[in-house]
Amino acid sequence: MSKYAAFDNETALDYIKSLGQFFAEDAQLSCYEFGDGNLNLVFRIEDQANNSIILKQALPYARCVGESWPLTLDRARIEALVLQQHGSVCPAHTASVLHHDSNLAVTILEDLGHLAILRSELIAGRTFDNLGYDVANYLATTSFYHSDFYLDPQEKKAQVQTFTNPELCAITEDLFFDDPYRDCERNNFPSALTEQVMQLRQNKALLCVVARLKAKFLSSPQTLLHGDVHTGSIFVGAKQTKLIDPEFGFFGPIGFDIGSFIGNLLLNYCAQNGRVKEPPKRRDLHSYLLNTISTCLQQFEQQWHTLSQKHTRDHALQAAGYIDSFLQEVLQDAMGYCGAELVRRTIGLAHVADIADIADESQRLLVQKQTLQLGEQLILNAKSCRSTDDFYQLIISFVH
Ligand code: SR1
Ligand code: MG
Repeated sequence: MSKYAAFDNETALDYIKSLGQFFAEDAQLSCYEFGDGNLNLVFRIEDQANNSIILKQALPYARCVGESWPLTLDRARIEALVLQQHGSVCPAHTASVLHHDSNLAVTILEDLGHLAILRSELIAGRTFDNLGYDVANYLATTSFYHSDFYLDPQEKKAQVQTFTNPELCAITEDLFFDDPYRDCERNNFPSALTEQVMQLRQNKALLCVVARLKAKFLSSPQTLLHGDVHTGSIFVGAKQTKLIDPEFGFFGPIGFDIGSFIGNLLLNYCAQNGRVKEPPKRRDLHSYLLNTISTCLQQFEQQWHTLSQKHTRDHALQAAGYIDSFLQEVLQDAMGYCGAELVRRTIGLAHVADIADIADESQRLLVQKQTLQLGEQLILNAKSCRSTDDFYQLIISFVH
């Protein structure tokens, strides 16, 4: 049994060679580490003919904070398994796992280096026509096939156990639902935002909805979530969209992933106000982001309708009209989680480069005020929406 040790470039190469299955025996291999996420090591290993693979290894602590924040290595097992499960129902939009070793917390993945990380592309003002449609298909397909509509109840309960992910869930429980709404040293916001933050924390109606969203996150094992669908977890190209990094995966409320995704598009929308000076260019980016959100909401709902009509195996859940009320609640949850994502990325620990990298401090502050207010309004008004069009109108009413 292999014993855990964190790799460097040399030991990562030795490990790949010892597997003997990815490159020719006499290949000239090179290796470098380029992980820039919050948690893990990521190496690219390449031969002289440009064949390459990615080796991802979990560290026993959160990389962005250091050894003072220990973190389970089991997240590597969860991540590899979620990719495999999601890949089995939606291979077009899921990164492929080529090999996994739980003891070493190592996963070998296909190299998606021909694509780019969505967050950097959106920051640079580049757009992708299929994005909303592709992400909706990924989220609808993976959530339907891991829900009670499709899975046998015994199998579902076994999977809920397999994907129990308490440490990573605790991070979300703290950072997403608790910290922004209390005084906590992990929070991070400029002092000029203090008054707005204090008002948010005193808004009882808002705190009550946040409590409902957290309660649902804690105890609604509706489907196998990706668990961290921000724009840094998506590779894009002109013709391809691939999801990576589901180490926060667990069985939770279906609305969480789609809400996180739309929240990240809205963070970019607001950031463009502080980034792009030319009004026509800014308008184009804004209308692209809103169209992508609209497509995503509609396609997600339509795909769920199609899949549930054709493939629901549970008898009672086939009752006429049930799917409509079920999906309405999923979308209400999604809008609430979307608002909570905007709030926590503005005043909590983990920010987004879309906003954090705006050089002009006063422009950055204006954007932060907007994301905080938009997040608050989406949380407060999510429950009043009854259709995807209502959700779209709600977003538009607060961004214009
Ligand atoms: C300490 S981890 C901070 C954030 O990074 C991850 O990608 C998750 O979004 C988490 O909340
Ligand atoms: Mg990640």
